[in-house]
Amino acid sequence: MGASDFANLPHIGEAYKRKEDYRFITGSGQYTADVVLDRQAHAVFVRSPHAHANIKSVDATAALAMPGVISVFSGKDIDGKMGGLPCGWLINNPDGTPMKEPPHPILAIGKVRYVGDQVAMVVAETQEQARNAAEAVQVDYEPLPALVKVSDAAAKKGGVTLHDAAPDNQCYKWVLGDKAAVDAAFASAAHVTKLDLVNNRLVPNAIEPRVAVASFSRATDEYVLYVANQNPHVERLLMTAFVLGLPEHKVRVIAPDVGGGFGSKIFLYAEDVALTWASKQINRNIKWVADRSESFLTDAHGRDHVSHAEMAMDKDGKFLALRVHTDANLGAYLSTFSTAVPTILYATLLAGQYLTPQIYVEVDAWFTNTAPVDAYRGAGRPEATYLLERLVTRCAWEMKLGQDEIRKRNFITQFPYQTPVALQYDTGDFHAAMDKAKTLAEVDGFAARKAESEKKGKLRGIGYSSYIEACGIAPSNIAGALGARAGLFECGEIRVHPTGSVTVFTGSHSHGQGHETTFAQVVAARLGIPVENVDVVHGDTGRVPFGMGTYGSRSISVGGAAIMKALDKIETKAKKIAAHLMEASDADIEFAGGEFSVKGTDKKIPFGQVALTAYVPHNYPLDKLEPGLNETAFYDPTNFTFPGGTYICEVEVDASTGEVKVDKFTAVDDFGTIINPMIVEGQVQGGIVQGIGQALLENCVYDSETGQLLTGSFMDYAMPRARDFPQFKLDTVCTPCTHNPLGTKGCGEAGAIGSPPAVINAVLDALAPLGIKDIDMPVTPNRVWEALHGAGKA
Ligand code: MCN
Repeated sequence: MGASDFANLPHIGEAYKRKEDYRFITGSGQYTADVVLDRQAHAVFVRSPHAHANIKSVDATAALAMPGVISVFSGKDIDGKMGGLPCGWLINNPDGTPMKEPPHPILAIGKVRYVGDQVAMVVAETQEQARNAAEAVQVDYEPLPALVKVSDAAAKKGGVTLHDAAPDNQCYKWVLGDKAAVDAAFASAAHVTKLDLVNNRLVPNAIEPRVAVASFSRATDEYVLYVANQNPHVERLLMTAFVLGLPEHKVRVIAPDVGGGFGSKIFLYAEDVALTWASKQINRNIKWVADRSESFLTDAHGRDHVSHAEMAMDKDGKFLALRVHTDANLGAYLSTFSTAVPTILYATLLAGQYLTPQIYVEVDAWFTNTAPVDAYRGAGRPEATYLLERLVTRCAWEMKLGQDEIRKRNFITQFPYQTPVALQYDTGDFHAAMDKAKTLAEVDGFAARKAESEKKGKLRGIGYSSYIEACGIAPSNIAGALGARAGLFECGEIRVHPTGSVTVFTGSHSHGQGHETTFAQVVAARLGIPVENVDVVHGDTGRVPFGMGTYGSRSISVGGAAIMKALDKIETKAKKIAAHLMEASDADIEFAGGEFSVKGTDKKIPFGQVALTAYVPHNYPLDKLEPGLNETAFYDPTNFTFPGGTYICEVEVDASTGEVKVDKFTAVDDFGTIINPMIVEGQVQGGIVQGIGQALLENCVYDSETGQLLTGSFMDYAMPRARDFPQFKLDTVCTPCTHNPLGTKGCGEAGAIGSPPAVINAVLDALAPLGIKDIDMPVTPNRVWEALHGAGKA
């Protein structure tokens, strides 16, 4: 079935209420912390209070003597018995040498490298006993100077070395594009606009902290790990193949209901491995629940880039070339996908929506004494969009053009479009999104609204951002060629039951995205059955054949496409059964609206009758067809999907306090065919809130000398709340993806990608009359006030 036929099926584009919400809003969700096993013990981790220190000794004698304590494990207990945590993406330096990949031990061996690094695991009968005993573990540290800021690492300040394998703390240098061509374009440019910017470090803060329960059965020699994770099969693969050296089928990973991930639960974390391994050592089931402080310290953080960007233009503001240098902070160790974020997921998006003939990017990635940095909603693409959209707005101002005009002058209009930074966009209509956004945002009335604000003594500004992102991650061949150590296809199984109801098994994982509803819509649409007759199973390596999980807004476009492929197989087989039942040839059977019919006749039978026949071998052609109606398919995308859109933000700034109020926010996105507009709207709203949170409030700050996390709780790390936002105005345009069978493009990250530059451009537009040209995220009242003060206006 083609994507355009699919888009016209019933159930597609309908705003079904989420099937899963009943259990969530009635408190019946089953999260990992709800799992209570027989003989369950509790683990607590002893963590480093130092950013950088040698471990001279770990003495657990006192802890072991405390009530309820079962065991204490430290680095020496695991040394040589298992591998370290693997990095899933290998990046090469320009000379072809591989990146530095220092060991990432499950429990620290010899040294700690960030505050929160796990040193020992205490297991006791109760969590309280484990917590008390953890405090009694004596660790003798020899503190070392810490390297904290990525700019200090890049400047090679302080003579600190984190890992012997990377003496100057550099993990890799990565370049993309034609430097000579870019330099030549700059030499001939009429105007060059330059910008330095910082993309602030963020803490993911899912509502449910990380949690795991591990069990080992002596009877079957099998492990089961319940874990709050976005991709249980990948967790199992990495843990068995790279760390524990176990046969994969001996470990079952179950990620039940998961209370948000936003990228931070994609990764294999040390705690999951330690628990699994220890469950066999002590023959006990073990649970660990992170507290919020541990989450702040040890969940992989996001962003943390320092960049310099330059755009060369002709006299009309047409882009000739873009040159970018970025220093990326990877933290103390390589997290699972960390190396891909500032490279493949960042630099390849720097063409944005624009026809910039030449682009050259250099990325230097550094180790520092901070928590590992990895994918966080958008993963590289927010960083690219922020840099480019800030730069484009500055270009507009320097060229005396409107923010909309400079974008429109440079928009790509012909598709497919091969960018100079590797990606090929298949489709899009950037002008349509811009025009719709301008109408919805009522930009014509901006001048009047600005005048009204000025009457109240307030400043008002408007900011634009036109983003594009690559999602549906990822074509395995492209990912493999770019360093991925595994293919990024997806698997789907359709099991049609004798009554005609269906269970879908998908390798995608839903942790808030509503797959149980949208995937059911897809299957119901194809088979012509009610959505209620389709159940979706995910998150269990024991039930789902295989899967690569959820990240990079890939689930509907890759996981959904695998389901479509399995449905193709179901349809082919079901037609044969229908042909048998109606005594026709297979080639004459048509299937539509849940009915099989014989071409040119009025003979028809419903889907349910075919399903039943598949399981009732009475008069069934067993010599030609196997019983059952159950098919599995793997789908590997041929390209990324490229959602894009234009966001327009209007802010009011109180010059006396520095407070920024987002007064209007408009987003027009292109997600291709939309399965469920209500779910998509929710995804966009959530993303925008996260993006505005980064722009206005959120900032992960370490003390630059000691490496202590200064924003380690919600008292110091400001999360956005409903009252911080106006009602968003949302709309879409639609250019269906040309290469997946649904025509969908991912929507899960768009809001977080497009919104930060729209906000900051608006703030700078408001502050421009005061001569303020630059400000970094987050634009807290204090930061704005300081800018105003510096400008002598407060
Ligand atoms: N959808 C649709 N039509 C489209 C595109 C998507 O109806 N054209 C639907 C999908 O069927 C799915 C939802 O929208 O129900 C999101 O789909 P998709 O864009 O494929 O993204 P994923 O399901 O792969 O989700 C991943 C994405 C990412 S990468 C992050 S980070 C993120 C996000 O989703 N984390 C989230 N949204 C989140 N939402 C919640 N509540 N919690 C998180 O942790």
